[in-house]
Amino acid sequence: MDLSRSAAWSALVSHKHEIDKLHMRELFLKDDSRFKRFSISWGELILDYSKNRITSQTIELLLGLVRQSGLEIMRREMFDGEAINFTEHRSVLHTALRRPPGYSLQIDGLEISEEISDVLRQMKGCCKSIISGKWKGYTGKVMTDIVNIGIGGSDLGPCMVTEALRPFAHGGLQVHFVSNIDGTHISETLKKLNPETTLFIIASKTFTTQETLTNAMSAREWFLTHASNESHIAKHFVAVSTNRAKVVEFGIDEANMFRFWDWVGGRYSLWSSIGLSIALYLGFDRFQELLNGANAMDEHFLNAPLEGNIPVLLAVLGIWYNNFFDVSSHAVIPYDQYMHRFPAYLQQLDMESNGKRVNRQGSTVEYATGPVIWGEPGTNSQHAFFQLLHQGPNFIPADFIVPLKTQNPVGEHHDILLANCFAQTEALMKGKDEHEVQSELELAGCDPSELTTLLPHKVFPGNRPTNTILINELNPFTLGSLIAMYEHKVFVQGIIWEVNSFDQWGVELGKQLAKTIFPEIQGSETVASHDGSTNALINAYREYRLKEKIAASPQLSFFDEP
Ligand code: G6Q
Repeated sequence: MDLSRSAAWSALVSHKHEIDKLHMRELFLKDDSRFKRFSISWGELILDYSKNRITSQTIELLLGLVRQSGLEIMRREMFDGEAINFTEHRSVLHTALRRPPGYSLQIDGLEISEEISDVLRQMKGCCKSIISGKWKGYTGKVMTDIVNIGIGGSDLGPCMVTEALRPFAHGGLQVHFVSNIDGTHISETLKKLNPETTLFIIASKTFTTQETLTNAMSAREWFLTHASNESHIAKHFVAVSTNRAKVVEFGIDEANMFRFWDWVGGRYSLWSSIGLSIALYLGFDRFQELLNGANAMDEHFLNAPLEGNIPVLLAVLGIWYNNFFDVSSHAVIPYDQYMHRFPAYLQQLDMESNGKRVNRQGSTVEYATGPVIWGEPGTNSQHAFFQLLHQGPNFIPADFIVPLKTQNPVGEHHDILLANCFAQTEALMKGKDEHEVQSELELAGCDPSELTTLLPHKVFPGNRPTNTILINELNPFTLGSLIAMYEHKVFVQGIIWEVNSFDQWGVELGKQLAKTIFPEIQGSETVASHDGSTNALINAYREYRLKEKIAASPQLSFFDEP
């Protein structure tokens, strides 16, 4: 039976009519214990979900969706290595990457806890050698810069984590990320670097991704124009991949390859050797703390009862708005400048995992499967898009993520930052009604006709939901927990929506078509094999290329083939 026809779903549809009549402002006024009832304190993290359009009954009904979904079974299957990614016939075991060693789990005949420990040892050795300066470049100098070349899951996680944890870096290495095929990305990065002291990490699970391999080849050419001798590549290029043959074919020494496994999905891979750039930048021990933080959240997710389970609650609150209020976006606002890449990271985690239109049985679903995730750090975002959050026609739920401790205690900055954060969630919840606006304008001496004009523009409806996630300090452990919290939120939602959260076929079609268009752009024929729009766009670019060629070599005429 389709989820949207289930009894639990229908109960929520009816309940929504009751909730429509309530304003959170009233709910807070009537109930002193609302924060206590709708918040969870876990380790160094507090989740305050009291500013949501919920009552205790809402949570009970939402948990009904979880109970009917078979979450407990699917969760166990994921942790135990069942091939729950059934469209790719793969287990989903990013949780094993952060589990303390000593357990036993066999996948494809391999004891994976041993496999994981081996790779962690190799990463640790590499960190030690590079950070201590034992690893020397081709002119005998120590490494000063690391460049991670990867894209999607092989970029977003490490890039976000190294930015977020910059205060925890040991300081001996700078880290850079090149992902975009746009030549600007690698060119601008290489401009800053010295080939004698730069180590490239080519991070690609498949080692076939066009962008990564093209960027890697350009990095290799740049390096060789300086180093001249191919034998020097071994000192400056390492690979992180599941594809040994392709790594060797590229010319990277097998000893410099860090493996991982096809049971680690790209967007869940920062915990694997894809995290090498993190470990090098922060030091291996810090990387281990990141893993420990994630493992602590795994334990919570596995063991906490549903009503006290942070990822479960975040998941059902998301579903409440997405499916029952037809809200199609969700904002993530970190009040921490170091977390500026966090929304971008979450976009992939959430939208690539659950942006699916068929359920596990292959039937088209009759409900939304996930919002658009977006956001920017506060307070910048307050001066950009918060207008729409406060007074746009529909509401957009938001997560506010706030470290209590600043890494940069400058004057009153942090107090002002947090005052702004708390003021925003209060304003979104309470709003300002006509009566309040009127009194305010009268007090300011506004004349009656001006007051009538201004009044509707100054009303804030309020009743706009937010979650606030307070953490004592943004450090490797708490960041690990935070990321794992969102991973599990997305997992729970995928289970309720009955989609496979672990494949990403939607990324394929564009890639295939680009492979067709690429030779057409470089070919000598006017392109006519696509639709009118695509033909015209390709030909406009072809003409531009031809004009550039003519300008560069005037003996060619416009009618010569390029
Ligand atoms: C993530 C996706 C995707 C992937 C990139 C890079 O879950 O699978 O973002 O990570 O396409 O793939 P490679 O690591 O194979 O280069």
